[in-house]
Amino acid sequence: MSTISHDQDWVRRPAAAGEGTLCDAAEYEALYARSLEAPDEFWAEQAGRLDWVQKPAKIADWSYDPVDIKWFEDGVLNICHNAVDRHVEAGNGARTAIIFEPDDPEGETRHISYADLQREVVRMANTLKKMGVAKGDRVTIYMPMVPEGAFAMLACARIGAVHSVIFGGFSPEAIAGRVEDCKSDWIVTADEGVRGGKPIPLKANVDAALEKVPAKGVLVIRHTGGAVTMKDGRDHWYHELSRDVAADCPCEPMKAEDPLFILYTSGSTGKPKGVLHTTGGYAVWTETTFRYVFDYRPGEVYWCTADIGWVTGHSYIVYGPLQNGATAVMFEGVPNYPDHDRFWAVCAKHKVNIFYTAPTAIRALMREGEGHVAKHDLSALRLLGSVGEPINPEAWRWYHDHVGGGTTPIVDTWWQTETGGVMITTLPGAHDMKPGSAGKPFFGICPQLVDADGGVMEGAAEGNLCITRSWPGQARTVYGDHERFVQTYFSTYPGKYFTGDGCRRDADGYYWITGRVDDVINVSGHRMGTAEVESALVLHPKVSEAAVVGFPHDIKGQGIYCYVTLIAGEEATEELEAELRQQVRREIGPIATPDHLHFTSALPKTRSGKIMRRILRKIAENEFGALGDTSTLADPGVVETLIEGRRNR
Ligand code: 6R9
Repeated sequence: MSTISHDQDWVRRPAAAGEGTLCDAAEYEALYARSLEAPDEFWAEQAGRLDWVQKPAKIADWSYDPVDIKWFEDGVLNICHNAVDRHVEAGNGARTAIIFEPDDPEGETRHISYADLQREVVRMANTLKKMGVAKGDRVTIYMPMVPEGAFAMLACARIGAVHSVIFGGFSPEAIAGRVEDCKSDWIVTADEGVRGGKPIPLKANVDAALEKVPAKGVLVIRHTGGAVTMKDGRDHWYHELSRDVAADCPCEPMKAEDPLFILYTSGSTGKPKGVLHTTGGYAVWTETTFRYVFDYRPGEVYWCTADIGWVTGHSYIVYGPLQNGATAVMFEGVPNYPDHDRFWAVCAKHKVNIFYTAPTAIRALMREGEGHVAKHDLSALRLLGSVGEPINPEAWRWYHDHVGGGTTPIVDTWWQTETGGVMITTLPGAHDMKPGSAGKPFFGICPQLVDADGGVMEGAAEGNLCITRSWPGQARTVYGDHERFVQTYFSTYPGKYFTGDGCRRDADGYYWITGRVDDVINVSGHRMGTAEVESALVLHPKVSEAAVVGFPHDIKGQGIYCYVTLIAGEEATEELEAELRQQVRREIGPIATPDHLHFTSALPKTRSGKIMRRILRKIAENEFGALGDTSTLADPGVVETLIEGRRNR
């Protein structure tokens, strides 16, 4: 992160942003105050926009010590009903729910109305039941970015099954680990995906995963028509199994605290954690945040470019927009195929009003020049959003000036898989913006900055970001390992939720996220534990030890820098380098491919044997002058060798 202070770089909210808005500055202040002073009343009111089978009487009921989080506990509802059926019942069945834009610009665009969506979700739900899926079962969804992915999620929610979506870029190893961890007997996948014109062998990856772990049934959606092998008794084609299912399927009444989904995310240690979200709180949180943050107005077209395999896709492609009756674009492709103007071509084609993407995409497109943007009519754009990592002020300006025509407000939304939805952001009708700052806390959110010893920092300060009170969308546990949940998030600063992010609050009360303070790196907006990459590397028989750190990368935000020591007698060769890259891709997936492999005879360690990552980080960043105290190193000579190695790269 740059050390230049941008505190006073205001971008004033255009007057038009306040017109017809849900929430202006005074309303934000009043609502925020009420959300803290009378949380039960406030959240009962927000929850009142949803359909409940039984309205909740109990609202907030949580404790961070011991950790036990419940919201709307005696309420009963179904989130699929709220996302789909109630819009049809209200006479809005003809409204478009999803616009599907395929990878191939010449391919067929699909407009799926809420009535179509209901039909499709019912068909998928009944097919899942027919395969054997029951309420409470975990269903793994490994799908390309096609509407059937959303149908599968909603179908699970409809019948009370718990979905676990795995990003389509993950490897068979990663699938197997996740299937095993949540004991998922059922998998929904497609023959293949396509991104940027290239096929992705989804079914073949599932087959490879299922050589390691068992599954009772695999439902396969035909997408590209590519050849796949089907295992008798286990694998079913969706178009065949769904042929004679009933045309109706009631929504299962779910208790508010019944699990809705598991989503695996990287932490600083060990294997990925299955973050668990439950039904009622998540429904209310995604409905409310979508409504206020994007200030959605009926009839508008909204596009979030995330993948449904990440939490952003869950909350802001599927549950948030659909619960609001919005029209959401779902895009199968990538920003640079067939050319660098694809995002803008799609915005123009579908007259997108609200566009939500990640800084890594903005930086990559910025590099290609604004000519690609200028070619397209983006006059429908009313609001832009950013998510996934800190956006550098330069990219913010480019996004604002060239994509937003210099007037469109930007919401820079800070949140996490564990928070379920947006936590810190400006609201388009309420706040002026500062490029690079996420802004102000959303309703009900109490951020707190603490120093390394847990001391609370007031006013303008920089420290570790904690949240002191629970909010409805908060994750409830780590699937199957509540102790790990407690340890990871509530033990560093007892009584508080620790986000793992560093943060600065300026004199105006605006929050500036400075990035992860733990051993998690953020590569193109994807969270990755350095420990995961290290584990993949040391699996190789020639590798003795590995230490992985992030380093600043122009496009990806952070790149992956791996220090590797070899077993005595082994030599660092180009072949070995290629094998190690391949190994990481196989174990985790292409997104984890190392940018640098730095072979070294030793790693800097303390006398107690701890690798000094701080030093490795500095060397990877080419910051040799600022290594700090190296006196505790067992062998300070190692540092010189590493610097030499870095210089020669
Ligand atoms: C939604 C999502 C969470 C981590 C988070 C932080 C980083 C996300 C950000 C941001 C600065 C923003 N992050 N949004 N940093 N400004 N607007 O990305 O969830 O994949 O769990 O990642 O991403 O470091 O802790 P997830």
